Amino acid sequence: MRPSHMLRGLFLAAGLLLAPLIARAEDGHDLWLRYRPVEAGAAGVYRASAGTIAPVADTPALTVARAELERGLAGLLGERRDGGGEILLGTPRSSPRIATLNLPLEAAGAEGYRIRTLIEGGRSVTVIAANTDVGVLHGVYRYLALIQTRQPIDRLDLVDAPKVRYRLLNHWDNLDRSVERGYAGQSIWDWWRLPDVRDPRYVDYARANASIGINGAVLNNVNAKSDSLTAPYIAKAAALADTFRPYGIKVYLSARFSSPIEIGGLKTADPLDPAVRAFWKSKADEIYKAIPDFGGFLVKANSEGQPGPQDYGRTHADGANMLAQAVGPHGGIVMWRAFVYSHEQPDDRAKQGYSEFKPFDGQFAENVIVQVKNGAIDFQPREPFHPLFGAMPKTNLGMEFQITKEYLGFSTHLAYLGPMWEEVLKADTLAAGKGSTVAKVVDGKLHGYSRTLMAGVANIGTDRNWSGSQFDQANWYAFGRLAWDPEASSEAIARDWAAMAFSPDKRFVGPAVAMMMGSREAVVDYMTPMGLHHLMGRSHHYGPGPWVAGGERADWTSVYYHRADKAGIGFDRTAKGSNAVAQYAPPAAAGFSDLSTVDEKDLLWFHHLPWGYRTRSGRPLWDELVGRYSRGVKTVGGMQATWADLSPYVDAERHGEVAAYLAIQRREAQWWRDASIAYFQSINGLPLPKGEAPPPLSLEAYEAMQFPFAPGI
Ligand code: BDP
Repeated sequence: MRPSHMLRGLFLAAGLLLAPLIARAEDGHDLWLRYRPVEAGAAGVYRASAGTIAPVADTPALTVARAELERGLAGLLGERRDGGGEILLGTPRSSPRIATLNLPLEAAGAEGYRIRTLIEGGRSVTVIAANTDVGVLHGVYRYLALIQTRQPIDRLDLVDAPKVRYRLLNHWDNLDRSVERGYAGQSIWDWWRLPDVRDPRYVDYARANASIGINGAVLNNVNAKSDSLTAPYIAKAAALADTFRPYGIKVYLSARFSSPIEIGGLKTADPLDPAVRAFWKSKADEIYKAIPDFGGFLVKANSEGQPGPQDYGRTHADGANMLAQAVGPHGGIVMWRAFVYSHEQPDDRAKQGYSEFKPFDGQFAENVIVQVKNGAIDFQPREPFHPLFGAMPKTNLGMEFQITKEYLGFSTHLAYLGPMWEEVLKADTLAAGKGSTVAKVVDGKLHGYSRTLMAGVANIGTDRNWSGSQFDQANWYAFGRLAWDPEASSEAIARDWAAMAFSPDKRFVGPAVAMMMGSREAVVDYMTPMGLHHLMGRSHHYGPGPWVAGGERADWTSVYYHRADKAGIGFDRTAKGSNAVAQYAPPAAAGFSDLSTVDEKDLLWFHHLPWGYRTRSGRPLWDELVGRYSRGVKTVGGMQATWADLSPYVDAERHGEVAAYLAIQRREAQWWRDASIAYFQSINGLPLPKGEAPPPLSLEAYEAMQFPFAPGI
């Protein structure tokens, strides 16, 4: 061997050995679509079936599908893949070859796909077929994901279709590019330069969403400005719609209910006023002229100071149906939010959404979907499922999750939300017997809804990594996957994501997924254990604030929710208290009311109990609470250790970033524990259980902390 060859050989061998150690620098911008080369050992097998791509019809969606497949395969397997296999994509309509195959495609529906390996003349042909072009695109992403996660692809026969029709991101993005509750930089929508300048990022946004099946985006904040509905902004939204269209993604807008006054020159926004109805009808016509496939409106009305039909003595149904009539002829929908709580009612806030909507079951138009947050209060680290699920058999109900972590440590804490959403979706409402899960309400099976929806409040911004942290990308990803299939396993989803976003190496995926799966419970432990809720700092919602009291409204304080005094703690929502339990189906209500059956994770959500109450561990409630606060902090310490061990599998840049964030989380978890314990101890005067360290600062010191520049307000 010539010396130069020997040297090269040596370098190659060293490179192979060190491969995991010298992973190239990355910043997370590529999300789970990194398409990094498959290890040399495995690549050959993949190349044998993923060979050439047969020509496809040149429709917009098939063109991007083909381009994505080429890009993915080139990255994963290289430009030259001459193993002999062929990939054929298309619909029976666009491809005569696919038409003659007569593949059963009913189960693929309008957005799903079938992937099947055929042997033609001794040659492997992988067919990615669908009824629609966008179904093919979804199939392409699935096929690439199989390689990215190192599944076999040589004998495929799988069919998949979404179980929920509207799978939407809700952007709480303002027109000045600030993002309400956004922790990932500014809004990616550059409204000022639109429609002339179309940031290439819009395409990557669409690719990422299409890869997980998200098919719509509400572009602007639910706390909406009517400017969004003026001609210049409609043109800007139309530019985004044009960009997203090939990816099967529609645009929607949040509509401010008082727009007829603000931009229509009317004196009223009364939904029964003919001039108001005419305004909305012509506004809808104007929008559909610019955006023929416009999705529809999302509305926050009579909630937290937003205008709404009740301002005119009308009902939510009156308001929603008026808008539904305006967009209906164009095929649009109205998503009417159930996140309302009255300014007058002194009643338990947890009861108010149900109280305001339940009486109108059956009165909403067919193209209205009432959009309900997962729990009855407000996106807390843990809430029991919202009592409206299962209680509205004659009204399309959709789920609203919050992907951005307003209440779970912003973007610096690592909290994988998959298990939280799975917990809610798997919860049994018992509304129509056992197995009446929230997932079955949301996918429409339980009540036969005509339209189904899952919406997620986006965590996307201008940060290079899109979501503010590497691991928050997993929440965007998991949301899409659960919207596609609300019965999917959050652990399986985490495995796919970890493999694609970091490394498919089992030695990475196992520990990383274990860390992710425990992360949300850790947050619950160090922030709001055992059913406690709404204990965060006032208005910015950063950090602990169990002492928050007084001010504008009682139900914006912490003391309203924890009700701690010398004798005990917790919100009594049983028949002896606010009786919020009565809003659940009787067997569910009975389960929550009875101390012997209620899950301890929800204990203080439903019950007010003495500090000495004996918990299932045998410890008194106070000791158990303190123990859980500490356990949360300890879990974060464990996450730090796990992450340190995973450095061989992760590029230095992302590894360092995650480690730095975990250090913040560890410090803030400790702060939550210490401040909470200092406060509750000041109320109950009890000693700490043995072995528990006292908070290092005085309660006054915790209370005095100010955060005027916390993000997201
Ligand atoms: C709360 C947020 C607030 C939102 C509101 C909503 O703090 O910024 O406007 O939800 O969902 O959790 O409308």
